Amino acid sequence: MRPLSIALAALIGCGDVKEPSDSAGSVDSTDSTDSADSDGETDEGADSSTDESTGDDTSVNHPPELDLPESGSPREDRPFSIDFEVSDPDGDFTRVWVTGLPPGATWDEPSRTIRFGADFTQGGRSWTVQVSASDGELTTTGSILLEVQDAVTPPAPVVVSSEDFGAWTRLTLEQTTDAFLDSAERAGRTFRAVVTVPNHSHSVPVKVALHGYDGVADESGWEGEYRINPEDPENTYWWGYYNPAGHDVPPYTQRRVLHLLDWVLRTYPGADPERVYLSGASMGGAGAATLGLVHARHFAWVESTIGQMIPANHRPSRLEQLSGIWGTPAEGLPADGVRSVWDYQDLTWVIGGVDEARDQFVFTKHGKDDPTIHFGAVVHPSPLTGMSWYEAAQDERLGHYAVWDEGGHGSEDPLLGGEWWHAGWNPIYDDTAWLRRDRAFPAFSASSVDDDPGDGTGNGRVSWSDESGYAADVATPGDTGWTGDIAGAIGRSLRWDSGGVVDTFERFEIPLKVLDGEGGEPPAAGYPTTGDKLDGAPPVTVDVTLRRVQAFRCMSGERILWQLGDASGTIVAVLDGVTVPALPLTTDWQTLTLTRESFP
Ligand SMILES: [Ca+2]
Ligand SMILES: [Ca+2]
Ligand SMILES: [Ca+2]
Repeated sequence: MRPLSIALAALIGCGDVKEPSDSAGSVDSTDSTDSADSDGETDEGADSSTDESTGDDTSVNHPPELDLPESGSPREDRPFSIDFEVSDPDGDFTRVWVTGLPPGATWDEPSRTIRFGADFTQGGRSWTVQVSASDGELTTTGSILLEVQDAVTPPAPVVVSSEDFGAWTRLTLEQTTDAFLDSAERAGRTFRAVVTVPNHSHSVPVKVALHGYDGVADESGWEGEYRINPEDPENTYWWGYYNPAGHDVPPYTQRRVLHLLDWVLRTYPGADPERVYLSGASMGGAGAATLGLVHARHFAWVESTIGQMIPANHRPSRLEQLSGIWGTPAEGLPADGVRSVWDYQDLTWVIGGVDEARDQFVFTKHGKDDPTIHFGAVVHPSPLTGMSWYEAAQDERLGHYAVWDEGGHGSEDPLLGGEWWHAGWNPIYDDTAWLRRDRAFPAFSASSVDDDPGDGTGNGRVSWSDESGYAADVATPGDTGWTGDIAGAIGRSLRWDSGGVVDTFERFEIPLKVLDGEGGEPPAAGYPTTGDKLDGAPPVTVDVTLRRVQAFRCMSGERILWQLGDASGTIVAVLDGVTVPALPLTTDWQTLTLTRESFP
């Protein structure tokens, strides 16, 4: 059939481009075609008329035909897939888009397959998946009902006490385990947890807080969010322990955390499943990052501080403790039947090896004079991947914002103080650059104002210690033994307007800028600025990768046009996303617009 200029027409801004109707089985002429008609001005595609009246009467176009199953029944903890046939009576190339998938499910357009590994908390829920097949002019839509069978049913947590603080209530719970939340011979134990609940029913975020080594559940509450505080009294590093029956190391502790989250989401309608975030420091930092990446489908954001990102790189005393729980790294007991428990928590591997992980946004903070989780946690290479956390996050174009300074294990940098890197940006609560599980966001990498964390070697001031690395005195500025900038950040000052996101099949828009706000000059030469003051001069060039895209999904190899202000270009989509390189961002909002170069 006739080639269309949908993408070009959209690029030059001729009216709204709407999604096709989502009513099941309907056929519509897409509004984008009308948009092209109404303008007629296209650049190099100008010869490809989209005006119906110029069509040859004998060449009537027919809509694509969808042969969809009405429903599917994935079972918890088992792989599931549905593929279906799409054809076009005219032989037109047909694109097929899918929206409304369950969290964690994927759509593989080339093979027209939906894949879904439902986890044990997703049973008993259903999703209506919308399917749209378009030949560029006519669109056929349909839907598939996915009803997940509830096959894994651990005992529900039980509230054992409740204290009312006026605006919120603190609940103490007991989690009794079964042979899924514990090994068979330990099943039936109870674990304590604390959940705080606002005394209102408005929809608010949910914070899952993981304590540090030998810690206990936090008991603070706030009416602005639900707070979930599980406990890991055996210091399994929020993972699990050796199971003699299977000769493996299942993630029992992770399961308990997810089970508690699921109970809160099912019990309290005000607990917003799209705004669940993880927070933790030290062991809790490692636990939050691991849970938030391996099970990214459940979390909108991860706040992970002073945590080891690569378990095999722990200091000797921690390796010894964890080897007693997981087996040694050399033994490599399996976590998931395939991979060693040590490798499965190696986050440099996870962000490449677990597909859903790359849709996460992770904040990290570490200290160069931290003697406990020394700075090697983020700059030393993984024995598995050869990459450090910072390198892997950049390389995989993960949504991440990393800061470091000369602080210790939670203690502040002596010159910069605490939280010097911003004036309070929290992407769950921010009015502009906010994160939700169901909204696209830009993952930034290769920013021109990124600082240098060093390469994990020493600068000669401190001799190496297997336990504390090159950490020096926290109270003394400038004496750290690690190479690189004493303090700095990766991905700082970069902002987007979540409310301005346009995410349709044909078009993607997101306003971007560099923040230069309230803050201070560097306290000494070689230090970063403080607060929201931009550390450098705009424009800031940065690579932008689209994450959590809902409708504007691209096929590997597909050519995409982008435009930002006067800059524009063409990029080729890769399997797991679209990256626009070296965008020049200024302190003014500019909208990044992406459209498809052609259809097909
Ligand atoms: Ca057709
Ligand atoms: Ca279940
Ligand atoms: Ca120091």
